[in-house]
Amino acid sequence: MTRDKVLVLIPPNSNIVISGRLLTVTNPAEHSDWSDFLCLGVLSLVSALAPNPDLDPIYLDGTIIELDDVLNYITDNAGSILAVCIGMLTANYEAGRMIARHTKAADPRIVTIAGNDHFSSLTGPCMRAAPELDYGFAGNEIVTVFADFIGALRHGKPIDPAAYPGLVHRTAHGVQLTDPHREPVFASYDYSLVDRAFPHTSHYTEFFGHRIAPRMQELTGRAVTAGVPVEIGRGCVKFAASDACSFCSIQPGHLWRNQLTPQQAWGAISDACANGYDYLYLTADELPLTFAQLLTGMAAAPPAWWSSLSEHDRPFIVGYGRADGIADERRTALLTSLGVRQIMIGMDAGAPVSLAAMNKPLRARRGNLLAEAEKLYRQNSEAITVAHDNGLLIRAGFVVGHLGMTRELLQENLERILALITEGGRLGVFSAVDTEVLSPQPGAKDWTYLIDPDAAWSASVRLGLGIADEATRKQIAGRWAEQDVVTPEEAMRDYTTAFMPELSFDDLAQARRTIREHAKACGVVIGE
Ligand code: B12
Ligand code: SF4
Repeated sequence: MTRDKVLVLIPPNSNIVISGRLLTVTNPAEHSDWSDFLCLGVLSLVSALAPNPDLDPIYLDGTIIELDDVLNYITDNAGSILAVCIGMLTANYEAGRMIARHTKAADPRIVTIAGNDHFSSLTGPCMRAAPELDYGFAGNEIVTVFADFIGALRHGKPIDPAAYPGLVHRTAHGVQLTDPHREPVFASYDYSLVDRAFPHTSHYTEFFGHRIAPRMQELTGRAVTAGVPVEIGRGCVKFAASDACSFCSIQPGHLWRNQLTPQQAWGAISDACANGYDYLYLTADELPLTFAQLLTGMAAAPPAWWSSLSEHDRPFIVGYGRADGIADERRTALLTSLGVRQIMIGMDAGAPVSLAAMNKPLRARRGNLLAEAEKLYRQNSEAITVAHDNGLLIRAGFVVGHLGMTRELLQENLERILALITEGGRLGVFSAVDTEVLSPQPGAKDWTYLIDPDAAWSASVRLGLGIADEATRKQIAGRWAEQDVVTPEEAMRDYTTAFMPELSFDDLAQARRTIREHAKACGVVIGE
């Protein structure tokens, strides 16, 4: 039998399919965006394989298709499967490993390949701990290489790892990563692949219709029917100087920014609309400060079909932005002129010291970190006013906890966060509030603090904030340093013990509850 099937899948979150896993404190089904959208990372990869007539690429979203159906499909088709390729996030990594083990048990000749953010940040620990994974790809600029690699496997060609930038493999000397290369942002999606082997779209549309559509109708009077992530660029202004916010686990890879041209970006939007989507979720990590040039170029040359539509009939676009970008009237007006109607802003903290501890201020403007953090706090509030004046909704995110947080700081944060929510609620600007206890995820600075007691100590000295004693920090670091499976709630608890000695995890969880209850009382929906 010919082995031509290539499964590319995103596993379900591990806490849904493995009992007793304290994966996140929030149940994924309560996440207001859960399973409402197709997975663009998986669609990129299957679309890149599709032009190869010798392959049968299969799109599979484990948040939609039952795990047993996925496993049975692998067992039943083992003889014709060439590779099972798994997109691993921290929340689904253990479930991903389970699928890889099942694959190898069904037929050890099937090649298993890992990728995505969790794997990219922990290539060494994952490859050492998981013999069921044959290869991996780290980073984002790997789509064409991945397609070449699978093509070589299909034809039984010998694999020369050096020929595949971003490839991760094992050697006698340990885990090796081939240097990554530059690759344009992928934009040739074949949306028909989403339903070719398993029905996904009807489920996405159903969930979208229950969760997002009614809310948008209520807040804006707009009827939206189906949503999709759209990638016009990736990156954040903070990655330029390797200066990410402490909790940010987004993996930019080796390019701090990668983007389409304005014409290509309009092409991606046109394709999504032509495929029936009217709610476009721009995946770019930060739009107003990072992609101003691209957005200006787009505004200068809109396509005729878009210009001919009334504002009400244009696609409803949502994206991410920093508060200091949105507080700038001109940048916000640019976004709304392009049809952006909702912006997700990580407001994150209430107290300036906390914003500084989270490393939120931009480095270039940071003569005095505290003064900049104070300014950023004011900009959180200004962003609410500017968004309101420009008809832009805000989905606001808050993080509870940071390195060196004291009881007094927690209280100050709570008071100021509640004040921001009261203001956003009063103006009807907040479409939702997402709030979570700080989760140190692999790839983030907070993860480095967890596994490197000296780095944490230097940061605490720089900030003038206290953390736990060296013995406690070392003991906790020893627990996580070589871990491939990261159970978020356990990591959150250890982070609290190591870096917020005055507080318990329950204090933080209680603060999170208070924020959520306050948001509800202000008539604001709770997201994650
Ligand atoms: C859109 C989005 C969502 C959407 C859509 C999710 C979906 N199914 O696609 C929604 C809102 C539903 C969502 C949900 C969640 N998300 Co989300 N999401 C994003 C976001 C903003 C963009 C992702 C995207 O589509 N990018 C564009 C595509 C083309 O790129 P990509 O997915 O990164 O894929 C590329 C590479 O990673 C790689 N790759 C991906 N998969 C694979 C697989 C293989 C085999 C290989 C070789 C390569 C590979 O190749 C792709 C092409 O370049 C990112 C942040 C960001 N900007 O990256 C967070 C992000 C990925 N999400 C994150 C999280 C935590 C979640 C949730 C777990 C949240 C929760 N509370 O449960 C769930 C998990 C849902 C799931 N199982 O898929 C984290 C992951 C952190 C981590 N280290 O694990 C991120 C990085 C944000 C963050 N830092 O907090 N998310
Ligand atoms: S959290 Fe947002 S602003 Fe901070 S580094 Fe990540 S993407 Fe950029």
